Amino acid sequence: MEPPQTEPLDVDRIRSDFPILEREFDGTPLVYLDNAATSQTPDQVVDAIAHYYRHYNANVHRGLHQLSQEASIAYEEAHDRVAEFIGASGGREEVVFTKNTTESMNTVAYAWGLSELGPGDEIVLTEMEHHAALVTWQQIAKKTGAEVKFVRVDEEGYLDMDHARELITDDTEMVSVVHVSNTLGTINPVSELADIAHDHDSLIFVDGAQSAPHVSIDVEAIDADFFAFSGHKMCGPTGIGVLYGKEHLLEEMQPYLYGGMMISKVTFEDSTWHELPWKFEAGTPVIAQGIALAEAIDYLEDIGMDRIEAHEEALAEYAYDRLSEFEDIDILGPPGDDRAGLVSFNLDSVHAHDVSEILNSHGVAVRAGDHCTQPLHDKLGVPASARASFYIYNTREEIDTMIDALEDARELFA
Ligand code: 7TS
Repeated sequence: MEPPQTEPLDVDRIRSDFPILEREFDGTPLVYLDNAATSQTPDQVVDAIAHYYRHYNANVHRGLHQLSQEASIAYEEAHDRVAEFIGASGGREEVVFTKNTTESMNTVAYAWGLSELGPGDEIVLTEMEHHAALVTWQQIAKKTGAEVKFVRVDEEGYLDMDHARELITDDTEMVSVVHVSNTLGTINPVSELADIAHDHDSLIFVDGAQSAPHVSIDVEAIDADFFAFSGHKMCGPTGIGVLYGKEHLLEEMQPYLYGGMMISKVTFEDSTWHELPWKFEAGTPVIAQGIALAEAIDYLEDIGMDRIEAHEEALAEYAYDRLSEFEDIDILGPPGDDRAGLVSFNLDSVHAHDVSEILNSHGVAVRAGDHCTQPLHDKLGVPASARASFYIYNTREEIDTMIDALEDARELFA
């Protein structure tokens, strides 16, 4: 896929917003290439959190006092900002704040799945799902008697779309698919999958944890019924996730967390629910985190999502090409010019954990392990892989540093 033609990023200026990137370990500068796990947080977002706690920290929806009103408005408007960011025309009613992508997934699995699924129903996932989707739907299937099926991943790391068309039938009630694989870097054709799902009256849940931080998202163009992502992977704080749902679906769904804030009227006998999205936000919500997420979105959009996408895809292609110089390397997933901004790999002679340890001694932070895709690694016949994942502040020089460190690893284990 051709990345959009855009102006290059001013990486030096961007890096100045992230003091953590100046860290050195015994004189060795940090090279942070673990952005798929969590991204770093710019000063603007840290300042938004500090400003909230310093100036208008209060609980929301409850008090009528000035601080509570200020906090409530900022918190509610953060929902509008997120809706705008992902193209949800229904506004805040379609945006539920959760703790992370995992909780967004569980919210739908419990609130929709437990009551809608039963024996004879099928949930279609893909072999490249993150455990957040895989384990959640697997366990909901066990509770409800529904069956889980998996769309095959082919040898190049793409979804086998013929298999998807075979598996998605009138028995399918939910298709849950990762937009961008956190292990393979594959960009999945989610809008085509949405069409197939809808042709069979199935819903589709798109896991956007690795797409929303990096590319422009339009949930309505995708025609996703549900879409989820995490703040901490997109310059936001930890402890905030988003669940987008089409308004009529969220309207029909019962909440699965009960308590304060999510109710309208309560008697000793029964209760009714608050309007959307508050019906799904029980208890004191993620106030500071939600406000800071809106700030992170401002930060990313000021840079420009198209430019971010182009920058990262160019870095991924460069990393792919440089890694390909090693003869004894196995790179997981699609070719370098058709992937998102991450590359997972294995050197024949060195275990992924040793790779990451040696890289760490060169200041280079990558992730090693199964990246919460154990069944996919089993299928690929490897216990683990090392993964470099890029963001707005990364450079080609940092990739060169990683390559030099890998040379070292190979010599050590030769
Ligand atoms: N879905 C995908 C595709 C992910 O990559 C992750 C996190 C999640 C869901 C869960 O996100 P969370 O915020 O709820 O934890 N992925 C990774 C990773 O690749 N390394 O660390 C976390």
